[in-house]
Order: sequence, then C-alpha cells, then structure tokens
Amino acid sequence: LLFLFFFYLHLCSLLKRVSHWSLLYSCAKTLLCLVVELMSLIVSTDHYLKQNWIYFSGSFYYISTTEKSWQSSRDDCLGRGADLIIINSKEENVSTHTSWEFARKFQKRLWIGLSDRQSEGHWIWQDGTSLDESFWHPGEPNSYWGRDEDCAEIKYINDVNSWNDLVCTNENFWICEKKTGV
Ligand SMILES: [Ca+2]
Ligand SMILES: [Ca+2]
Ligand SMILES: [Ca+2]
Repeated sequence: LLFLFFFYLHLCSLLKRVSHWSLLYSCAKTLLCLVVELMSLIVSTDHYLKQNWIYFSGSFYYISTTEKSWQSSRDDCLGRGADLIIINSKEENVSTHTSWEFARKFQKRLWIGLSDRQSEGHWIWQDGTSLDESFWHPGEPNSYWGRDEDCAEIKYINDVNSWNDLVCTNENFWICEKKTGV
C-alpha cells in the first residue's frame, strides 16, 4: 500500500512537471508567433511605404497616377492586394481630400468603392456592406440628365460632402485601401 502511495505521489509530480513544460512550450510558441507577426507587419509596412502608400488609422491608401473606368480601377486595386476605398467615417472621408497633398493640389476626381450598379438607388460598398454614413454633395446622387450614373467619385474636394455619382465608364483617378488589421 505504501509503495502504491509513493508511486501515486511520484506520478503526480511527474504530471505537474510535464504540464509545466507544456505551458512553457505553448508560451514560447505564442511568443514566436507574435515575433513572426510583428516581423511580417514591419516588412509589409516598409513595402507599402516604399510604393508611396499613405498610412491613416489602420489602413494603407494608394492614389493612382493614371485614370481608368471604375471597374478597371477596382481591378488595379485588387491586383495590388487591396480594393477601392471604403469610407467608414467622416475622418476617413476628410483625410482623402484635406490632408492629402496630391488630391488637394491637383483637385483630382477619385473613384471610391461605392456603386448602385446592381440595383438603381441602392448604394453598396464593393465588399457588399450597406452605406450607413454618406457624404453626398447637395443634390447628389442625381443621375445627371437621366444618365446611368452608378459609380461614386470624390469630386467636390473642398467640401466634406464631396461625393458625386458618375457614369462608371468615365475615366478617373482612384484610391485603393488596404486594411492592416491593427
Ligand atoms: Ca475604410
Ligand atoms: Ca445610379
Ligand atoms: Ca451625379
């Protein structure tokens, strides 16, 4: 009986030690994962900044240097591992034209990731999310002169309410957005 008792104690301490090691192992694994994640974040940040992307509040933004239709603009963003910008806040909308030298200086008209191509008058972002907060210029969207204006652009750069609906095949500059996840 005494032997069994000591055997039991020995087994317990052994198990404790094993769980101690496995805890240490899982900690080391988590730490390693964090280091790898941090490294890849640093590498991708460096990559985007070198390619003239602009960082703002958790996303990288790229303003094109050529003009294309809405769909071709979107395809360009997808090719860069991003998509046309989704404007989630007033700050993000304002940052697209007040703090960005390029847009302000050259008064570029910029495609954003918003359209009513699928259902007239029902504006949705390119990822399928509905439009909660909008920044249409007074009188927009207006399908001007009965034209089929199904894509949104930033047009009135000196106004917070800067959006206009425009024919999707028109050629504009555009903004890509890549979320960083931090
Ligand atoms: Ca956004
Ligand atoms: Ca429309
Ligand atoms: Ca319009």
